[in-house]
Amino acid sequence: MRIGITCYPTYGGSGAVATELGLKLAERGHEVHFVSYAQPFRLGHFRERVFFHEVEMEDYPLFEHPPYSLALSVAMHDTAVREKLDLMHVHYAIPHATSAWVARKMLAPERNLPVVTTLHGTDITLVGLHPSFHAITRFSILRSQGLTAVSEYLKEETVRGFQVPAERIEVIPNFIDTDVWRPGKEPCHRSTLAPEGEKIVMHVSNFRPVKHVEDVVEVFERIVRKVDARLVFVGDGPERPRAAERAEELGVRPRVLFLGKHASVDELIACADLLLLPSSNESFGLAALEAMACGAPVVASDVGGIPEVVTHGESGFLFEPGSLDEMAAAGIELLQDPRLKARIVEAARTAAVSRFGADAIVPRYEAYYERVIAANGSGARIGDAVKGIA
Ligand code: GMT
Repeated sequence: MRIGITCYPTYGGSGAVATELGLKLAERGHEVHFVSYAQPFRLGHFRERVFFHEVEMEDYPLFEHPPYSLALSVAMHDTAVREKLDLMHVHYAIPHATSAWVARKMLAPERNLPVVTTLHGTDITLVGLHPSFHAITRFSILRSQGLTAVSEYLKEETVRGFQVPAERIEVIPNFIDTDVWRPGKEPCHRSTLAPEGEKIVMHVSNFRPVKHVEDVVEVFERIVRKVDARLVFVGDGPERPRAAERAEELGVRPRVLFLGKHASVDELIACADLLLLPSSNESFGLAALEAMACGAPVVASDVGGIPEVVTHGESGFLFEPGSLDEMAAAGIELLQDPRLKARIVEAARTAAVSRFGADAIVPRYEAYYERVIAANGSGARIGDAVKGIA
């Protein structure tokens, strides 16, 4: 197949998954064309059958807010024509599903390009619910020929918040390359992150309010009362100053390291003795899966799609959001009890490989694409009772 992929190219789970999917599809013989305003951050080296098409935007003084979604539609349209795409797969509904719908309309009737939209999280649970986006989000996702969600939780939220028939949504969980995300990575940066004997507690995110980075600091402060440890923050975003301020207030700032954004998170997460993810919501929690694959035990919020990834007491520990004492207690136990850690880490790695490894998930996307293309050929959408709606 010749597949177009659009995602946010900057740091974020949806872009990471979209990029990894494209690379894996290319490895399996498909031709993959990324269409975005910048090269996706995990695209890295040259790979056979992988192409990147940058969305070109003309700046003009009249545009206080340049219309990216229109330029994206044109880039999708042009790429589809030039590269003879069989399918366009967009990640994160806003504005990608809308741009893809416009591109499809521009292509018709000569080309009947099916669009698959993968819903990732706040496109449904937050941004898409805002009155300024709700109607267009609903319109665009309903018009995608295929619709996937990264968890059962997100599927239910889409049905509830957007009145999308459940049968229209296929749940295909996120995945990772478990050969890349694995314990014992080399180079290992452990000695540069913390002195010998100090445990490494880590948090990886985009530091948005939903991540509750100040709770990471709160939990860490409780942990260091009992365990010699260092907190390593990976990533960046609006709440970073708040985390630093809270660390200062709690007197743990000298034990907190802010590394900023990094492309090779696998090299860092494999050094962690504990990963904290106390989010108030999370449709999946890719960072938790990455930690599970790398041998870092996870303590996270029991919220959204996280329990579909982490099984409490088996492959990690989950608590109500804001349960800082419980999170700290579990963290301390994991840092102090090597047998408990070994049991959790082994179960987590097994789950990561068997349920969320690329070999388990990528063929599901391929099969889904084939179904979408076949249904589209006869004017239908997956799970749609009504045929022929443009
Ligand atoms: O939805 C977002 O705010 C951003 C998005 C991203 O690009 O990282 O995160 C969502 O998608 C990830 C990949 O599918 C999931 O792992 C995250 O849980 C999800 N974020 C939220 O639901 C808050």
